[in-house]
Amino acid sequence: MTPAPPLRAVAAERGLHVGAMIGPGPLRTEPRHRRTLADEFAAVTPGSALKMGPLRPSRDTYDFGDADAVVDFGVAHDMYVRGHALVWHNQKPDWFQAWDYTDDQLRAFLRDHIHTVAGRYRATVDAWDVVNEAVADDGSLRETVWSDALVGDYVADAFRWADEVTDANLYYNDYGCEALTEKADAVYDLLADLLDRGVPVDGVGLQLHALGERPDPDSIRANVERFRDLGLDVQITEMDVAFSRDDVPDDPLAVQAGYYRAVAEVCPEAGCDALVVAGVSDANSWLRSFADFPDRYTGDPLLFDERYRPKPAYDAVVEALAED
Ligand code: 9MR
Repeated sequence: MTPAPPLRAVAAERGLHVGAMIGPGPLRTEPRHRRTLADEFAAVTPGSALKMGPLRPSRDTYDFGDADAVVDFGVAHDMYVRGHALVWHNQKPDWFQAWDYTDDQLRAFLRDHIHTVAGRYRATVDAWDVVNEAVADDGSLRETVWSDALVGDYVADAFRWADEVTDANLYYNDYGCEALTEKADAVYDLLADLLDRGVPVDGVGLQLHALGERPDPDSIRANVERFRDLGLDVQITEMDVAFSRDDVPDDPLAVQAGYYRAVAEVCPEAGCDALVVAGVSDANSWLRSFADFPDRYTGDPLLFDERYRPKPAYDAVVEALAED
């Protein structure tokens, strides 16, 4: 019997970049992680290595070691590389204190950061999450050190600065805006306004952390279509599917597979060109270590189990993509 083609091949047939967000740790230490990533996925996102904190151990130095490791692996395996994230309110360096800077200095600081990082990966990163999670859960612009200092228009500035040094596609990335929610309306308005003003935004990344709640696939379809109608590319960027520990269905793996299947059907049909999951194996899921999430959510949200065996969710995605 010929072995079934891997996910990567099936997705390529549909013109879909199927990817995983990963950390450098298991890439370095786990042969199974490297093998599964290279065989099954055609896109990779460094989960934290390209964030400002990990990149900048001190005021005057950058450490590109981990970021290079992930990006180089992607390039060596002919993968689409998603850079993540140039501007975020979390994971800033420990030494960084906004009060050390005037507003003008903060502007210059952020511009230099974007120029340095996006410029370094000019030839290797295909798409950048330029701004991550700038919209608060109530739809207002999130108040952060960047919104404070850059007087509200830092999102536009960040895209312009990135555009000065890279030809990569430039994305706005966020959670809670996958389906037709109020937050999605706010993200839509933000991006429509940026486009109106000629700001170089190419796409929107929908994270899709389905934790406890699973956004309705038909609503995702309608939402993706309206972003596409604005002229934006749309990608699913951090998908995982977990259950609240107090509300686990009788057959969680089957329910999880059913939801992955629905998203894998809707995503290419609605015009998404990437489906990226938030890790390769359940062993690497951020849900197992982030804050109180291990107590709140089941910790096996991905396509491969702890031993890198494909789960029902994997088969569901392959089947959904194989059907045309
Ligand atoms: O998956 C990422 C994980 O490896 C990091 O440790 C964590 C903290 O930086 O961030 C994870 O990814 C986050 C992403 O950058 C933005 N959306 C929420 C994700 C989970 O916190």
